[in-house]
Amino acid sequence: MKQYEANFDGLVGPSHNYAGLSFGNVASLNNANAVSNPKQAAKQGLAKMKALADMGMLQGVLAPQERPDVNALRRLGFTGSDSQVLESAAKQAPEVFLNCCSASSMWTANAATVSPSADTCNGKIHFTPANLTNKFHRSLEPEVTGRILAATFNNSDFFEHHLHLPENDHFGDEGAANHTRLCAGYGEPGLELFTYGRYAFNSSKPAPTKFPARQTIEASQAIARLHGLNEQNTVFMQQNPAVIDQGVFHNDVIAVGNRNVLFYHEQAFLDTQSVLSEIEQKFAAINSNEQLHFIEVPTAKVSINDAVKTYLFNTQIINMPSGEMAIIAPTECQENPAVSAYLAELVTLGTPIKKVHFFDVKQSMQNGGGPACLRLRVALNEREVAAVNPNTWINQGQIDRLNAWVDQHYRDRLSIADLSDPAFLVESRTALDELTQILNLGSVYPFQRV
Ligand code: SUG
Repeated sequence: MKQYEANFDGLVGPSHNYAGLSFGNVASLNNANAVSNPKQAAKQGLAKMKALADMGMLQGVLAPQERPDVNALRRLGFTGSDSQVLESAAKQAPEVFLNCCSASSMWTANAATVSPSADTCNGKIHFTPANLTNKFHRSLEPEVTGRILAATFNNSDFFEHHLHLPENDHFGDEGAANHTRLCAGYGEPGLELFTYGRYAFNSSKPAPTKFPARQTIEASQAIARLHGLNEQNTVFMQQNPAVIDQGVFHNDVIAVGNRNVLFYHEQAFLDTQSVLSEIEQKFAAINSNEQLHFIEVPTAKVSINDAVKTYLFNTQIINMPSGEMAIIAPTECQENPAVSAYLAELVTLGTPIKKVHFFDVKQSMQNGGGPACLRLRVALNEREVAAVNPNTWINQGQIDRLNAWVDQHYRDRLSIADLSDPAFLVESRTALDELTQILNLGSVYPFQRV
């Protein structure tokens, strides 16, 4: 049976804006209050999806969420009609209001953790939406994310959906951004690497001091239990707290894995040597004939500052249908001399990575979201591919429909003040209602369920 790794990219929502909501995420803070262009952001995302589909990759799409989140505002005590809720929230509690307007669900690397059927106890693909407790605006996502995932992977013979972890920072979980998987082939049993930033129940352990560690080991362990993984196919590894304090708010800002390659910065992890030997040992026990490649990038070639600015590690490493590995990198990597020189050298090093493709995802980058943040990876076999909601696969027809949909409904300029305009809420809901028909999702949004 054929085996694939699909990328499910998040469609940028109509409310895409820069509100400076993510303490610890340098780009988000630096671009606070900038005027955004939701139409361009959505089109940049769609262009990346189309390019990967055109390369012969399996590409899917995940729907955005309803924002402004009127229900969240009502829960926080704002009353009256929807327009009155928006108006009074924007006036009385502008920070709270802005948090309820973020289009942050576009970064689907944070939508969930996914374990392929070759790794799990019951031979199904397991999904657990991330609770994203560390940031209020992101903590509003998991319930609807769960519904969107269930409507996308909508066949219980193949897909098992779990409830997100308890909504508390002790179980802070940021999904696939802190999870990667090494394997010989996508359908072969793999080694799942869970990277965490701190211990919730043991304050004597190392932790960052300036910026928050969003993922706890306790959350990672809970996900592994839920997905029916075992000691042989999991490694739990701690992020270096010093790099979190320099803006590496998720592990996918400093490391990425694909098949038999782990690409990481030399300062990415704590106890690097012992963790790498654990990976080597466990990988060999699962895939005895496959050579594992550790590609370690030294600080002398790429500083942490450059890694954070360019998102060199927030790249997608993909296996092209030809079997060659390629890196999908943001154009910021091309524009930075040290990083661009490193990438030029990388493809000559004799590792499986042979090509680099650059993409302009600047609208997302300005909020700290690179190419890898925009996608959720799902390894599937042929039968599982056939069980996915077919409307969520990207092909020429769906790309045309989605581009036309964006053209019709998205603004090309959105300032913070526009978000409280009642006409904007109606516009967004009209767009999302139509989208649920294009993607055949049913009623996943709160406004469709009243
Ligand atoms: O959670 N930015 C997102 C970026 C997420 C990137 N994802 C990965 N690394 N996988 C975050 O910090 C900024 C929103 C604002 O400031 O308006 C934001 O939510």
